Amino acid sequence: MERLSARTQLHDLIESPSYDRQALKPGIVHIGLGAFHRAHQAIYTDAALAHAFGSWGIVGVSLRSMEIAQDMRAQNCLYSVVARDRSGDSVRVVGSIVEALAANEDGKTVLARLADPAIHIVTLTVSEKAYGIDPVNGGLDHAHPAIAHDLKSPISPVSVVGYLTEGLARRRAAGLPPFTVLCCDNLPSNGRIVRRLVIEMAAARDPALAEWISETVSFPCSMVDRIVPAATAETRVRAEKLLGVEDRLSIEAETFSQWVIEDDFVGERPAWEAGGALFVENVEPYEKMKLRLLNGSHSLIAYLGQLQKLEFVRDVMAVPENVALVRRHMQAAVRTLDPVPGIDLAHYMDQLVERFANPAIAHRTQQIAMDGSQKLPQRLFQPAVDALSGGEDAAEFAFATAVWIAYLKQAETVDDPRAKELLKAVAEEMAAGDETVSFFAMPGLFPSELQANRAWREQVKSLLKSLQ
Ligand code: CS2
Repeated sequence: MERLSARTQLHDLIESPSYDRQALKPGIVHIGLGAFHRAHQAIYTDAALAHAFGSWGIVGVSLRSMEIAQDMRAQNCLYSVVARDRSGDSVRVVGSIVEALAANEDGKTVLARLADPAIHIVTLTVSEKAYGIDPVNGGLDHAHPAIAHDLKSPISPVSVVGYLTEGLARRRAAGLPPFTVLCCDNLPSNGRIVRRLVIEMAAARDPALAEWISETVSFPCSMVDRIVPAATAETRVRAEKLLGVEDRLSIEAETFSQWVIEDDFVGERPAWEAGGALFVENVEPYEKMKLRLLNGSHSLIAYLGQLQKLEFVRDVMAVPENVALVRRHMQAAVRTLDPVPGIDLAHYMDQLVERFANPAIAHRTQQIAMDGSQKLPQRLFQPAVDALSGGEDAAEFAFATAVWIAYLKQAETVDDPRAKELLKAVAEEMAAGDETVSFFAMPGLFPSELQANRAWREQVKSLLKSLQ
């Protein structure tokens, strides 16, 4: 079977790059070449290029997977995204990626691109745990293996923060302007977090570099949203049918997509608004809305699904009792939010229920259940603190927390960087009965307000008992 490439003659009905790819020069480095990036930022850039052509090709960097980079190269960096909902499928071939690199194979070229004056923006989707954030103080986690490596060997980095720091160091040494760092991971005030980590990493090697970064580099915050499950064998079969050629990089996604970006760039940027991106002064209200309503409910759904042995999010949402629980959770979460400019929150929540129930999207509950220790503080625990300080009992957040603990207790394997600690704390709590607070006392997991709130902890425990 022929493989998708620049030579492929695509059917006229397939949406594909309308701009001259041969003439496209790189302007962005993206780190984290997974499904989400390919179905999100790369598409916004594709739309921006079609609208106003410029040097905004993406150099895609995979930190760990050589396979993705190889597959990309074999297809001239072309791949398809199949948008799926109840009304059917629509396929689009994306052309905005111009080069694919695997950092663990060719770190030198990655650093050369980061230091290239043609690059104006570095975007990131590496997942929460890859940043190496110390859960207690929010700074660099010196125990994170990649961070520890880069603090010792800053000129041959392996972590995302290390790459950014060395890239910026090279630009400064060459007298070049910096790039903008645009974080697109589901962390609260994501730009501020990455800024702090990069400055800390820089300060450890050269305080003057840290100062230059803090004075000249911008780290806008952004809120990203699109449900993009990991690709499966079926994804490829479907793509092949739609395209008439093999595409090993095809992915499926829902039709919905949103990107809200803090308008704070050190240099130029692509016309991402052509793809529907919204540039705002303050991303926080959007990001809280998304983390608490979408991601918080998503985690609840994932753990309910794991407890009920339901494979996909849509299966969980096919059970009316579960939908009622999700709606109750959203009602509690929405009370912790301030109004969000231009958004009708009641409509947003209805839309979320529809999106989660999308029968055409096979999103594994197991995938979302991963990395709870990295996700739940912003999705459940901080909203619980806000609810309590607003005079509520935060029972819905206690319930979701209990569902998570119940999942930890019965899961065969827990995929989480703190799995060992979590499982130990859960086991100790079981052994010691009701009095212990070891689970809640895990450093940097629950905010101090929740640790100190005996009534809330008791609520979690009694809900846990009733679940069992
Ligand atoms: C999900 C997110 O895996 C997860 O934790 O909640 O990846 C979610 O699908 C996206 O944030 C949607 O934009």
